[in-house]
Amino acid sequence: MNDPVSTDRTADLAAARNLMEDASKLVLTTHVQPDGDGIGSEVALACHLRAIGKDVVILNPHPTPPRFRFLEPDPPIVPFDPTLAERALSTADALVVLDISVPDRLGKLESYVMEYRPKTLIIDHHAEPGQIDGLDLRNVAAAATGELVHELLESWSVRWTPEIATALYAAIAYDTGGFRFANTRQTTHQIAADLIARGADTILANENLFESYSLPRIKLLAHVLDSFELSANGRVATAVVSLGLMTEVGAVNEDVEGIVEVLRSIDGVVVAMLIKEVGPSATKISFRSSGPYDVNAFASQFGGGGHVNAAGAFMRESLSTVVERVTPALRNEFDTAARAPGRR
Ligand SMILES: [Mn+2]
Repeated sequence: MNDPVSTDRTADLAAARNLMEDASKLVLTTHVQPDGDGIGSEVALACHLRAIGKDVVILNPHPTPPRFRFLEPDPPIVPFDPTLAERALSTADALVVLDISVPDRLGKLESYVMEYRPKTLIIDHHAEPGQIDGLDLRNVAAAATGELVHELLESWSVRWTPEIATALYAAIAYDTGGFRFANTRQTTHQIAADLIARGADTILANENLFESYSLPRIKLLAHVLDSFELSANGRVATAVVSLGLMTEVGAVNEDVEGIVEVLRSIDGVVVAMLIKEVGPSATKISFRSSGPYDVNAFASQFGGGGHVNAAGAFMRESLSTVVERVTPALRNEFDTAARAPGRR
């Protein structure tokens, strides 16, 4: 909001508005395993586009997780289905891709997008430009895609509604962990204040995003808190979640989200790792760290990546193989690192 707006940016925003205004049928989408930022951003944009008479389908690679269902617009978000994807993308005048830039993050939608190649607008804050063809409204300084949709709507003399404001507030609150993560900047708070002035229901958003958990998730958390291991003099915390445990407590993938952050929050822990079995030879690892401890670099040794303090890796190996390979490596890496943090 208070960032200096370059003439290039003004031109890009105008081009983005023109692309959407010229279309009568639009498809909006976000990444696989859609999150609060992707969903909040597409819902806000869809509300405005529908208000100005556009035919809009929000078509996502996966269904909306229960935690984000309070954002469902009317008509609701459509989860992937081959017939619906074919129909939507073969007839769309324009596609808006939110919160991603890498084609394979479109999941099952990727092949339809590649086949029909509708005019595409990308609105994203990740640093991976140019991989999906189209007009690119990117800003890597933004804490959330929701900030960029706010900027776009501001430039469009939109008729703000509480529904639009709540969706964007939720998008930004989600990606900043409730305005706590290091990506939160002054502009982030200014945008949030503006959204509150425009009727954002902050209680609805915050309760759904941060104060509401499924019973299976709580049972999963109880198990992890009962079984995690501390090493490197209490600086490294690791835990394992098997498919058997997931089934036993009735948990689904999104129930695991955030549990690694609980381990990282233990006093003295600088690096936390959660290893999750996905299949017989498919295992997912999540890393969180604080300060200078770089889990991105560590994750890259195993084909993964992310940011300095939050990273992940996916390995085509069994749970036990991954535990045997990665756990000692993590201990060695960060036992040494924790003794000399300035040198990383
Ligand atoms: Mn995001």
